[in-house]
Amino acid sequence: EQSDSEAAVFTMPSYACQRRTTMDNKNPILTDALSLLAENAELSNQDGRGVAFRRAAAVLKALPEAVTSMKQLKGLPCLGGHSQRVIKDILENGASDEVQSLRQSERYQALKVLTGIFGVGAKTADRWIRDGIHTLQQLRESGHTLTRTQQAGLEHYEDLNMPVSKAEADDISKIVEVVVDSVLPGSQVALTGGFRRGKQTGHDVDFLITHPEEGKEEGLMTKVVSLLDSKGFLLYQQMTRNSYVESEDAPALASFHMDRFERCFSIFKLPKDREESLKQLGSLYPKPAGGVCDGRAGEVLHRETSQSQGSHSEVQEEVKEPKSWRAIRVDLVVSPFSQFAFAQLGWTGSKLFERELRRWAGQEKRMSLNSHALYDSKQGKYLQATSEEEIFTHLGLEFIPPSERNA
Ligand code: DGT
Ligand code: MG
Repeated sequence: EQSDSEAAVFTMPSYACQRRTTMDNKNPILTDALSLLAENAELSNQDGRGVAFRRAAAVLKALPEAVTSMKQLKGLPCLGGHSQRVIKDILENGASDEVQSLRQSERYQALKVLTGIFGVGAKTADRWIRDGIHTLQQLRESGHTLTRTQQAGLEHYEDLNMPVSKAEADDISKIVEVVVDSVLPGSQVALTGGFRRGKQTGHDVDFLITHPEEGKEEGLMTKVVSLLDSKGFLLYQQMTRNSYVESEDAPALASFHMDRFERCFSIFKLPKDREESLKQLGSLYPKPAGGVCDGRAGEVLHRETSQSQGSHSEVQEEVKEPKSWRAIRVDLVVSPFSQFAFAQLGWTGSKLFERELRRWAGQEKRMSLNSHALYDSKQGKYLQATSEEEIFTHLGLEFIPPSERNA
């Protein structure tokens, strides 16, 4: 047995963007507990506390091995008194009473259910709970007016709360690629968000779209979305300009610059049978002879269709057909080519990694970073970049690849 004095004492730099955090978390029990406290703080509009717990969890996610004693933690950053108490409880008793009772509390459970509705943020959920609404049934019966987003969220609640698999994300990638390429040949579509970091499941699928000729991307979103819609792939869509202000509920409909939509929140209607996706793409696929074909679209045809086999062998009367499609949240972002590296860095996540990058830029470098640009206050100018690597270099940071941004 390893005594406390033998256990390694950990150290690490204090910003998450200075560390490599893979999906291989050696301390899931501790980080789940701290993440739950973070989530509860965020749902209670205590963002400061939320970030503190997120940072503490991120430190433990980056450790090379499981924590066995408090003494190992004394050199670590970001572990406040509250986080340490929770860690100590778990190390000594196997669980934290505070976390257990929070998880079982009526308020937390109601917040989870209500914010599980697409378009419902912490403030709205809190208001409803104060009106005595704790369940979807109570919400439906309450007569509360729901936004269009919330109506769609409620309608597809079950599907949208079922994790999206990598295979589903890949299926959607193919559809988006074919549609985008047919609207504007030569465009580039990149999977971003959690799937780019190597996650095997996600709450949505995030895409970044650009075109190597600056300016060609203008008006692209509107065309892509209307083609997806006309081919029957969308259950819901809302296009917006991409403001950096993170509003809690659905973003307000952009009322001007109608040709400058950069972001689309959507709900995809993904056929469970891949052959069905092809049929729906219709004339877009396969490409007409002489058209631009990059070969990637060709993969769609050759994918296995195991799900479809055998499904028509028996006719069962009076048995309701199972739903042949599934609703999936998809975010589309269009970026001018000159901003693509910043958009990639900004949309890959994790959310804490992003937050820490911006904090590093501001506090350590007097720079200001967002998904469009990097501004250097000391030099009084914007710094250009054509790759994520260049942005890390501008920031004086070692490059961290997407698979190691899982803070
Ligand atoms: P998940 O839950 O499996 O989808 O995990 P992620 O990491 O894909 O999280 P998601 O989809 O909420 O967001 C992807 C990244 O995009 C996130 O890490 C930060 C960035 N992001 C999210 N919302 C905004 C926004 O409103 N503006 C900007 N600039 N970035 C955002
Ligand atoms: Mg995502």
